Amino acid sequence: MAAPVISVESLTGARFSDQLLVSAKSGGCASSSCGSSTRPDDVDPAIWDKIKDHPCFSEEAHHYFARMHVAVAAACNVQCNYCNRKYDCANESRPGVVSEKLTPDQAVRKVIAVANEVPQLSVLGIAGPGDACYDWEKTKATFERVVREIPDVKLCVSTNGLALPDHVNELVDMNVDHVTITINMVDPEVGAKIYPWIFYDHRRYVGIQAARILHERQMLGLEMLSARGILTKINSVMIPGVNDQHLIEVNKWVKQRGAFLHNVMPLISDPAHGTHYGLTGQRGPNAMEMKALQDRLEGGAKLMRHCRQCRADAVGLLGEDRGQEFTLDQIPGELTYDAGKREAYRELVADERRDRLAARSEAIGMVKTTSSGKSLLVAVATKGGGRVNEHFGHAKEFQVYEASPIGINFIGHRKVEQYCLGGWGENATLDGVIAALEGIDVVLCVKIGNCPKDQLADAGIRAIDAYGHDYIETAIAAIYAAESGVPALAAIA
Ligand code: CLF
Ligand code: SF4
Repeated sequence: MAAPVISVESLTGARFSDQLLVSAKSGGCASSSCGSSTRPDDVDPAIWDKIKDHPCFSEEAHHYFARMHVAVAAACNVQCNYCNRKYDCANESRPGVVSEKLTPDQAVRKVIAVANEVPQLSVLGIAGPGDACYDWEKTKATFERVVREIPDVKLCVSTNGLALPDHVNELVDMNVDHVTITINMVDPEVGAKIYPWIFYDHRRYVGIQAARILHERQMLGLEMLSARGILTKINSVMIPGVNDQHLIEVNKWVKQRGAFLHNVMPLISDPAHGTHYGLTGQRGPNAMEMKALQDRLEGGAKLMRHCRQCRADAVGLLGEDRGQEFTLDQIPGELTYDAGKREAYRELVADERRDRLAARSEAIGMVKTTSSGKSLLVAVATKGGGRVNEHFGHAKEFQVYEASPIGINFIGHRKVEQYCLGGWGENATLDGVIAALEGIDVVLCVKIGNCPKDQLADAGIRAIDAYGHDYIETAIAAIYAAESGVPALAAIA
């Protein structure tokens, strides 16, 4: 049976927001179970409390909650071969110029504007465009002011780690309980191929000496954060032929030092970005190479697979970017924070999450009990909320799940160019979408036309639009069971 239809779009659309506000102002709950917990069974309650609204630290939360970055930290103390200073920090963003750098005062104004308009907002991150710990005074000034204005926004920092040990105590004092360190190596010989120089203790270091200092500071910073109970995620850029095999060693080291998550991201390399790697032809990994490495890392430090390599000024759910709606020229000079939309959204989402979790458990249970030993890769067109709720032609990315005898797991996403614009689809665009879906068995979407459906079939990919608005896992379980000869609809009714 299909689950009731509540999309993130409906949760955040104007009419629904009005409904939420009325409910919040009258003191009543929009849901029947305020604050209900959706904690998965395998997560410690204290940890769950920290990650349940963080879209990067919880895959489950990323279906419902949004982050925003403010680009206040412009200076950097490291040179990475995948970074060009004219572009966003590749630690946390895809290489595109930051629209505007902000002062701490401007940043606070922007955070209030976004918090008033984007009910999903739960996390404020500082991820560049340089390094948040090196450009520390601006990072600190921004956080101190935001905490005063919007105390329930979580604070998050991303850093290359070189200056991190100098600021751990202040991070604790400011209640920053999520930190990301980009660690691409634990062997300075490998590091020397990634970092031409660093600037540390008033002087510049190059080569293996630079990589050794960076490595020691990264390990020290991670150990200090773990000792203070701050959840730490490690981002690693996978660079084929440079550190791809070495990341297995990195995973072991960071696990031993208490890292909460390990996020392996593909190198983005393009001559147009003007980076060393881009200009020298260093390639990034393809989707199947990424998956193969991530599969090898299973069993080590827990993996994050839903990273979108977002910009240092990104705003919104991880798969979208609403940054252009909140440029400074669109934000009023004087603003007062209004918590109404965010509070009402949280109450409504608590119910929705609980329902989805129950449906997910049922679906995974069914997949585990089928006798099939096969694995199925399913690409889902979704706008969020954990549902199949996007048309094939409107998708700018597909979320990829693997169904197998061990369950249904989110394993990544494939970015694509939107195929259908103004009611028409271009063949060349469709070719690109099909290429991006390499290795996928099934595409799930709300609707798809006969032409793209046939071309997908020619490429060995089945497109199915019979599960529109169902929970993703419910739909995948039905397909998996049908392929295994189990009467699927009866099993999940
Ligand atoms: Fe930003 Fe990073 Fe905090 Fe998230 S991003 S500082 S942990 S709030 Fe998230 Fe973006 Fe991936 Fe970063 S999807 S690039 S992991
Ligand atoms: Fe660029 Fe970030 Fe590396 Fe600094 S740490 S060089 S800003 S990718």
